[in-house]
Amino acid sequence: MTGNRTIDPAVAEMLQRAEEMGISTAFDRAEEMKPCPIGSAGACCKNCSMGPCRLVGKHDRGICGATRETIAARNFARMVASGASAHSDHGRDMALTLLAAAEGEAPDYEIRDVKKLLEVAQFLGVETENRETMEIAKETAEVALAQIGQQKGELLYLQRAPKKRQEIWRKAGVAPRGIDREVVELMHRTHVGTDQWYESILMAALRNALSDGWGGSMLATDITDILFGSPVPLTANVNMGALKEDEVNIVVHGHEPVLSEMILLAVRDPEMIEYAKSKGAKGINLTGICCTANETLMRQGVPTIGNFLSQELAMMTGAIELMIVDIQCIMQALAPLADQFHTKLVTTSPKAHIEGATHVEFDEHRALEMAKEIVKMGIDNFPNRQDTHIPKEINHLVAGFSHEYINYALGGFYRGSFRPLNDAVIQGRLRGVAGVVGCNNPRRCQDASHEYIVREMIKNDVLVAMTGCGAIAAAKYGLLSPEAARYAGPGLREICETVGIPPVLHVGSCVDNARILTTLSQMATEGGLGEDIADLPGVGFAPEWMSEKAISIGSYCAGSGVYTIMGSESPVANSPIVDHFLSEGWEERVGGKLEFIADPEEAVEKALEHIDKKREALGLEEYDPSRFGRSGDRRMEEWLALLEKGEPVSLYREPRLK
Ligand code: CUV
Ligand code: SF4
Repeated sequence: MTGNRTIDPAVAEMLQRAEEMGISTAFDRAEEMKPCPIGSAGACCKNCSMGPCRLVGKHDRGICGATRETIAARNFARMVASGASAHSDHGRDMALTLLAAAEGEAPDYEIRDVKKLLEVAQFLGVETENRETMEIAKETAEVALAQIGQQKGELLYLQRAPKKRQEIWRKAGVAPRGIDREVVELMHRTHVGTDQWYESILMAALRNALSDGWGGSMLATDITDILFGSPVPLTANVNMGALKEDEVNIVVHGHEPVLSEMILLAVRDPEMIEYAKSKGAKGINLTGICCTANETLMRQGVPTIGNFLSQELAMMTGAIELMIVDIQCIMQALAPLADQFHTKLVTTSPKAHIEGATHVEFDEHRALEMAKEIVKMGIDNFPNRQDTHIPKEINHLVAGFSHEYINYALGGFYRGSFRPLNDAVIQGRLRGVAGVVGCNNPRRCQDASHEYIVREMIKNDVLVAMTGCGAIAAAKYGLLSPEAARYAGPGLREICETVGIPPVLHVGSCVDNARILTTLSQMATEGGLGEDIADLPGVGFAPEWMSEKAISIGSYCAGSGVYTIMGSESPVANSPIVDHFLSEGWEERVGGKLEFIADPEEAVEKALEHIDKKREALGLEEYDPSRFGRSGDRRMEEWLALLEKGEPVSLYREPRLK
């Protein structure tokens, strides 16, 4: 039974194979284990051993007296703390790698984007005049680490936000002081007997989430760009058809690019390729899953074979010699699954071990050498390959839209700016902008909500930016290619054709949602669209979210002024008051709101309504697609038709008077 499990033909094909082989996947387990109704509504507290207390039925207080509101808010807050710490700890590791590289302790790493280093250094107050690159890099890494550990004051990156936004944060008391501090404080507040007012808990959660978006994640993105280069558009392949029948298939999976960049160097090494040939393979094929894939895709064009729910099924192709995992979103189910195939599962992070997997702890001091050792394990495994079943499914995409590139693409080298984007929104050529991000979740049909929402957005002339598993989803259905402009409304289509971009921009991994914050800030300060992110006709979606990181992302988007829609039932449904506070309560205080809407059609409706409301508040013309669509390729076709008929052709259109 694959009917309502996925819309990805490759996954459907592999689910069939799983069934034939009698192997259980997350899809099956999700059917066998229904979600616990008490936990899913935020009604269960196990924060102390007087409980666990379940606030259902006639119980409206825990043993300690905690209310439904307090318990729902605490559960939500702890999701934020976990999610924010995952992103920020990732940011810390990037800073530590930069530091090691600058101190000469990680000789295989270099500064690939010196321009970005200088920009970030200046932003962080590091002196750049007459200094060696590595000296600047060292101090930049130190300031980044100090931001993570900062105890007082405000994070420096808050200054990237529009002035008005910074004021809103200060007034609401949610300007984060340091990154670690906000996480620790939130864990403290939610300990038994501490913060017991839902409002205060949820505002602290917001501050913690903001320390992720405007702190940990933003640092992770910037430092990754410095070390491995800021992305520029490139073409690549997506889906399981990118696995090769006659080559050693190596898959990187997880979230950090530090090792995978080295693996990439290793698989390109002629000696390694020769070695692979000596084992009977034609070569070495590197591909990825989840956000490690997004990182290597954005910068190097490494093909992506799937998103979160594809991980087990990719392994069942029997064609993967080696799966190298780092951190986050790696299913433990991969270890027993690898035993049923010849695949070698290698864990590499000191923070992420999996029982039954081979652990080769990554050491950045000898990064490339280690990468080669790991790749060799894959090559040595090639002769063990047995039956394979690789779905043919493959699609093309363009990825690599850093905010720097979006700026350049629209304005050109000489007047790189967000002016053209803002003008397009002002004229109504673009109705608005949307971010569609986040995971897969086997409780929902894989990719279906992503695909539906993205198609609806672009059809309505809303330019879409995507990250994470959502971006991979959209790529699988061809929505990240310039040809997808044909699915766009007339105004958006014209822009895509003129600038040569897809209507859906892949801006990176989950930490790269920080790029969306930066882009929105620049739009808000460019002029003509108000003076704050909350003024923009924009929305955010996480239609198939499952991770705690997604809750942190949703919260910091709301905290930045964005109307953010998460595609599930509310995890705080046991307290309508708390549910309402995440929406209206936050909107009143910080201008953005978080809502849980399981039905994608309703989500789209509400999003467009919100966009139009913001347009109206800005005094912009009403969105009217009939005014556009006669330039670009369409105009050319009209001219050609007229020329064929021998009719006169005017290059100029009637001026539109309103
Ligand atoms: Ni975070 S988007 S499953 S891997 S968090 Fe992981 Fe990037 Fe969701 Fe996908
Ligand atoms: Fe129960 Fe209160 Fe302990 Fe939670 S903190 S388990 S509500 S007694």
